[in-house]
Amino acid sequence: MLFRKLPGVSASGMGLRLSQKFVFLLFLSGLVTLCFGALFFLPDSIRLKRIFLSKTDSPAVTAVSENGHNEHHKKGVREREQPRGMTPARGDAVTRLRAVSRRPSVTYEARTAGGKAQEERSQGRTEHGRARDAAGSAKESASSGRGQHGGAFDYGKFKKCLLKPPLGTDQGDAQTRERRDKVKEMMKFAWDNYRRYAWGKNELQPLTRNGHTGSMFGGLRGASIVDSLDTLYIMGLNEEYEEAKEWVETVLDMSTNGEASLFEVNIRYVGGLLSAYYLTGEEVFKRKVLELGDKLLPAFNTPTGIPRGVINLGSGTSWSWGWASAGSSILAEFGTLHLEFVHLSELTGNPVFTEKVMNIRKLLNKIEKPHGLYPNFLSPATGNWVQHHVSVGGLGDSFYEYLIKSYLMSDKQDEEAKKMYYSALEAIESNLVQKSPGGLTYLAEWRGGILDHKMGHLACFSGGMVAIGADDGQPEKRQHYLDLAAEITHTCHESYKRSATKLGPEAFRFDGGTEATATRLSDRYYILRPEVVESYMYMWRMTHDPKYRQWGWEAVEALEQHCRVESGFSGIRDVYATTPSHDNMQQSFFLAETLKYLYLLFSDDDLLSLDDWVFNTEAHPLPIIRQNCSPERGGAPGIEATGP
Ligand code: DMJ
Repeated sequence: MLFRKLPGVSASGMGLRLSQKFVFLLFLSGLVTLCFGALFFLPDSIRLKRIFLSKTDSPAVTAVSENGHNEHHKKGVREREQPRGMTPARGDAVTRLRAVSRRPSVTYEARTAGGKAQEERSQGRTEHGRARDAAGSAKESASSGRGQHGGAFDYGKFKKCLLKPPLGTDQGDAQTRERRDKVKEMMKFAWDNYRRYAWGKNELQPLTRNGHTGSMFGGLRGASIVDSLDTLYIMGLNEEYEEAKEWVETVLDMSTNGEASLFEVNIRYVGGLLSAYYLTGEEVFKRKVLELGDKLLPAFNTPTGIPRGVINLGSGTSWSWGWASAGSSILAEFGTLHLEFVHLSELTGNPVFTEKVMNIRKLLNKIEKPHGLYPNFLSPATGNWVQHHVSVGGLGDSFYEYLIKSYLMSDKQDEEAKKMYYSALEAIESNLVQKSPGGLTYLAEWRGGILDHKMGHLACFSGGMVAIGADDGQPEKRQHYLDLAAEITHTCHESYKRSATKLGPEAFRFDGGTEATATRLSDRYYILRPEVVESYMYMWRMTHDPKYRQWGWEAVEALEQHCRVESGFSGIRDVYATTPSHDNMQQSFFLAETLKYLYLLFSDDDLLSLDDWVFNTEAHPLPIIRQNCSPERGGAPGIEATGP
C-alpha cells in the first residue's frame, strides 16, 4: 500500500531494472554479513553478542528449579546430555584407525627411555615453546618456557624424584595375581569391543554394537580412548596402549564446536592426557594437553572468575547449564579443576592456570558458609550462593576430594587447602553424618537445614577420601577419621550386599524402615560406577584388612555375571532384579576408574604408590609436586630412584 502512494514506484519492483535489483540485493546481503561478522569481534560481555552468538547465563534463559534436574549431578549431567541411542558421528572416516604396527611388549623402562630420548632430541627449544607452537597462540597464555621450579619442565628429573617405581614390583600371592589377571582380562574385553564397534566415538553401546558421541564433550571424540590410556599402560596392555597413543597423535582434534562440560573435559581429557604424559614421557600427550588447557581458559571470563559450566572449545564462548539454578555454577564442577590446572602450570611454567583455580579458592574461602557447609550452587556473576543444598554426593562431591588431594599433591605444602578440607569435614560430620537404627553410618543431604536421609552411590567415594586424609588430621582425630572411613565404606558395601545382583543402586535411603536400599524405582540403576570399589582400594592400602580385597572380588563376580554382555560391559536398570535389563552403555569411567581401582586393589602398594601419586576424580594419577626435588633425593637410603 505504501509503495503505491509513491510517484513512479511500482509496488512490485519499486521501478528498478532487474540488474539494479540484483546489485541492490548483493549490496544488502554484503551489509548483513558484515554486521554479523562484526559481532564476533565484540567482547563477550556485550549483550548483543550473547543474544546472537551464544546461549547466555541470564536467569531468564537458564533459571530452572533445582527439582527440574536430576540431582545426581555429574552423572545427572551425563545422562541428560548423552543420547542413549546412537548419535551419528561426524568424521567417521577420519576417526577410523589407520593400520597400527603391532609392536612386541616393551618394558616400562624401555618405554620411558623412549620418551626421554625424544625429549633430548628436541634440545635447543624450550618444552613450552614446542607445546605452544602446536597449540597455536591462545590469547591468555603468556609463555615463559619455564617450569614453576625454574627452567623448562624436565621429565628426566621428575622421574628421578619418584620414591617408588610407578609400575610396581609385581609381587603378591597366587590368588591375588589370578584376581588381578581377571581384571586385566575384563579391561581387554571392554577395550577390544570398544575398538571393534565404537572406535573413535566416545563410548561403546555394547548391545547395539555401535558407539555414541554424546554432547557433553563439545565435539571432542574418543573419550574412552583418552580415559583408558593410563589403565592400559599400567596393566601392560602394550599393543592397545600404542593404538590409543596413535589415535591421540593422529586423530584427536581439539578445535571442535559444541557444548563441552568444562568439568568433564577437565577430569577425563586433561586428566587422562596429563597422566599419560607423566607415566610415559611421550611428548604428544603434553602437546595435546597444553593445547586443550588453553581452550578451557575463556570459561573463567566471568565477573567473579568462577567459571561457567559449559564452553564451546572452538569459539571460546561459555555459558551456564540451562538446568542450574538461576544461571549458577556447580560446586563439584568449578571445585574440581585444581589438581589438573596446577599441573598445567607446572608443565608450562605459565602461572595463569594456577591463578584461575586459586581465584576460585580465594572466593570460596572468603564467602560466608552456612554452618561451615558449602552449598552446591554459586552465581558466577555475583559470587553468592544461589540456594542452600549441600551434598557430599552429586553436585558437591569432588570439591571436597580436591581439597585434601591439593594438599597431598603439593607435597603437603598447601596449608590453605588442608585447613579448608578439615573445616569442611568437621561441618560435614556435625551436620550430615548420621547413624541408622541398624548401626550404619551414612551421609545425608542437607536442604537449608532439613536433612534428606539419602546417600548416593557417588557419595561412596568419601570412604577413600576420609581415609587418605586421616594421617594429616589432628593427632587425636586420626584414628577417628580412619574409623569413619571404614564405617562409610562398610555402609556402601551393605548397599551392594542387600541387592539381588550384589551391585549397588544409584541412591539408597535410610528412612521409612529401610536401610542402605533404594526405595524409588528411579534410584535402582547401576551404571558401572567406581566409587565403592574406589573406597575399597584406598581402605586396602590404608589398613591391609583382607575384607576389602574380598569385597572387591565380590564386585568383580557381580560385574561378570550381570554386566558383561556379548560385546562389552553394560550398566543395568535395576540392581534388585534377578535378571536385570541392560542400559546399553559402557561408560568411559568404567575403563578409567572401576577397572583401574580393582586392578590396584589386587596389586602391590608400590604400583602407583600413594607416596608419589594422587588420583584425580576420574582415577588419573598425577604426581606429587616435590618442593625439594633433586637427583640426590632419589638416592636417599631406602628410596631408590628408578627414572631412566
Ligand atoms: C566419574 O566421572 C568421576 O568419578 C566423577 O567425579 C564422578 N563420578 C564419575 C563416575 O561415577
